[in-house]
Amino acid sequence: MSLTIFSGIQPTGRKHLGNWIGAITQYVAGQQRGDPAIYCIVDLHATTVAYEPAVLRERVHDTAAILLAAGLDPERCILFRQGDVPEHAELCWLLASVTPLGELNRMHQFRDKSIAQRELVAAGLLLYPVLQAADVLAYRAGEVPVGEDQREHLELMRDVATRFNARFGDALLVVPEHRIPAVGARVRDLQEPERKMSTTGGSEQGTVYVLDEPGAILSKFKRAVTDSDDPPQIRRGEDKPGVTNLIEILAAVRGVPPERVEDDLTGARGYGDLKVAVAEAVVAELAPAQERYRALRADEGALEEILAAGADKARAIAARTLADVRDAMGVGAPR
Ligand code: AQP
Repeated sequence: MSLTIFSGIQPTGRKHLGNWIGAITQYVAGQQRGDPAIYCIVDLHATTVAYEPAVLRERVHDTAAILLAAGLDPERCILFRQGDVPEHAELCWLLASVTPLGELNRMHQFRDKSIAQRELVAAGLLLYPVLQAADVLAYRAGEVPVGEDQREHLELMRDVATRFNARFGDALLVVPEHRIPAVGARVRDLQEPERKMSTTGGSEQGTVYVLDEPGAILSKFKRAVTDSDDPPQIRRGEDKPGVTNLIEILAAVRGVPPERVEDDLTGARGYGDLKVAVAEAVVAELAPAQERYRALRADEGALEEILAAGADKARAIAARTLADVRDAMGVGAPR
């Protein structure tokens, strides 16, 4: 049976190492397996918090160029912009009829982000996970590659699909599975390793951006918060969030289990060796993508063409699901 993979990424802020390890590298791996693999730059989601329209357009191009530079190939996957496929917004509304308000209110992301809004807590922020459910369910995707922070939204999405099927027709929508990477699902802030690396909540020094210069990457890792164990112990543990983070980043980037990194560094002189090893591995991982990014980002016309062609393909799939959903719900003229 064919497996449809779907994931969305926000065109907000600058993409960081958490997005890279937790999501973008998973997307590239998925394009070999997905049939189809569908990746969406979710500009509608980005309007749920304060934003500037002209900057949003720029960020869509930045994000598209990063995804292509990372290895997404429009011949082997469908890459498109959410706002080009109106079926997402329509399905969001239709799914809202089977989404409990209480569950939306309980979502951690809603709670955290609504506190951060100074002027307006938009209703869109509350509906964010319903739109996310629409994104995935419109393509009847079986697998959703995401970082650990999206687990709660994925559970809600599964619940919405199950409720919809129970109410309107068995197996009409596919109940998707998440695919959270074994290592690197929660990359932490280098300065505050208790929290995840994040676009909105983190510190500049604690956040490694995909487009950071090698010197900046080295400096951020050298200043990473570790712990005061004496002698230093290069091992993972709940009591060692900073060191655990560095070990897991190195393991994810090298593509090896974290135990291997711990073994390899048993002879290290201290945390300095670990920090330099991670920084060098991250620079080596990102440098080729950074070079490709510069060439891709310079041609906005070509980026728009890729997004438009992707939207045509995406819309052909989503429209079929919407027709089934509208029919089952008794909405609009009968088929
Ligand atoms: N720290 C992280 N570790 C692993 N995966 C992560 N992701 C995000 N942070 C980490 C994963 O990246 C994908 C895209 O997330 P997004 O669309 O929410 O993009 P973003 O706004 O740039 O991500 P942030 O940093 O998570 O944003 P804020 O600060 O708004 O909360 C998702 O698959 C996510 O799991």
